[in-house]
Amino acid sequence: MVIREFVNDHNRKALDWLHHDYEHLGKQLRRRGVEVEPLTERAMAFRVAVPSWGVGTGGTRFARFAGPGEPRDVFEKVEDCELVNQMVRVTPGISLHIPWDEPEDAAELLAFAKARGLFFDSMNSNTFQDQEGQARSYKFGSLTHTDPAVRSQAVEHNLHCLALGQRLGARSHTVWIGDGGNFPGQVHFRRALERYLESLRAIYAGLPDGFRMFIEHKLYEPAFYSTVLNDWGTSYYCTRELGPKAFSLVDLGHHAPNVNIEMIVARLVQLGKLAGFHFNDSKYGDDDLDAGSIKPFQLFLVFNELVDAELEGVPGFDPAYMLDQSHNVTDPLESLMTSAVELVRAYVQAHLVDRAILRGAQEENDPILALQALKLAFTTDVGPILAMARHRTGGAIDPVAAYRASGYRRTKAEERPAVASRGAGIV
Ligand code: LRH
Ligand code: MN
Repeated sequence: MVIREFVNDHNRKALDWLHHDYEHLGKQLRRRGVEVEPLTERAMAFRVAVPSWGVGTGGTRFARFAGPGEPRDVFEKVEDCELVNQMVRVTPGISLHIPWDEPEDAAELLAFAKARGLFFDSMNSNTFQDQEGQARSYKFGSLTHTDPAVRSQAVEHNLHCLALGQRLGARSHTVWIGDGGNFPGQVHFRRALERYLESLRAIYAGLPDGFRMFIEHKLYEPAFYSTVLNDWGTSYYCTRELGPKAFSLVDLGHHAPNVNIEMIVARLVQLGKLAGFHFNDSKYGDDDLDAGSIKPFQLFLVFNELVDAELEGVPGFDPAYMLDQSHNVTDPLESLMTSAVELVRAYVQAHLVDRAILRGAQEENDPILALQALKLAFTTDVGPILAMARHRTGGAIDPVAAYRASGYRRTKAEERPAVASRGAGIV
């Protein structure tokens, strides 16, 4: 099955209205003194990595409803990532999770990805589950466990991920741990943080040349009373303690409801410690829903801070963009395509903000004018720019429609008879 033919076929029918809408938007923007072409080039250059664990159906502690044609190993996950990138053209990077994606032969996996125009982005370690035959359990923590033998087991796992990441051409390593307590008194807050830093220093010392280390804070879950790395402030303190190659990763779902995440982003940019993002959306907890599906204005405001820093040329500003979602009721590939499109939308809209007007309003303490400057950008339908960017880079004008027309899922269902998934990594 040559997806390219389906995409071309599909695009041919849509091209006329696309050109019409694109020219119309161009005229509208020109009235605002904005040229459409540079925005389309920015949309074409945007990049976000997809999570290997996001191409299979996710689940909750209550149930997992596997769909047809689930990927059964890392190679089939890479195939599905290729499909997503063929449709939206902004997702050539894949973020792997170890041991869920542990390859027998790293060189074979790297060649398999390269042959599909893909590369491996940030590696993710896993010391929040016990693996078959594991010597010591992570039930009471990993990098912060009171038993030094458990801590060094967890450090060894992270050093293994670093070595594997280097062989796979990755450039960063993400550490998220669930360590914490469920009851008051269970964990000594200060000693646990000291143990965390001691373990991170051992991992940091093993960073291959050119690697960056990302630490990911989270308010709660799986610990439900205290989490060792619970917020951005503690994360920032740790990255400062570790050194210049350590940065704080912001997972949008890891904050209490209504926390001003765009302000946390501005802080970490200003402090030179923003690693990047795990983009997703949520209504209540760490729901890992599709990016931009619940709070699209918040996503826009996050990109407004990022574009402000990008245009200002903030030194060292090089955030890594990744999706981190769990697709429980949708076709995961449709969710990943749609989420990638929503990120490009927020990014292009953020480039539509008239920063001279915004700055003037801020300096003159004119809140209405400032908000209007943001809302004008957020309420601009940049759909034609996004579709034109996909079309010009060989992608689908309407990714989900082209995907459904391709019958990819049906074909995979025939090719991949449902078996108990091996290392699919259900979050
Ligand atoms: C923790 C998290 C982390 C991953 C896991 C899959 O909630 O966001 O980034 O390791 O999800
Ligand atoms: Mn995450």
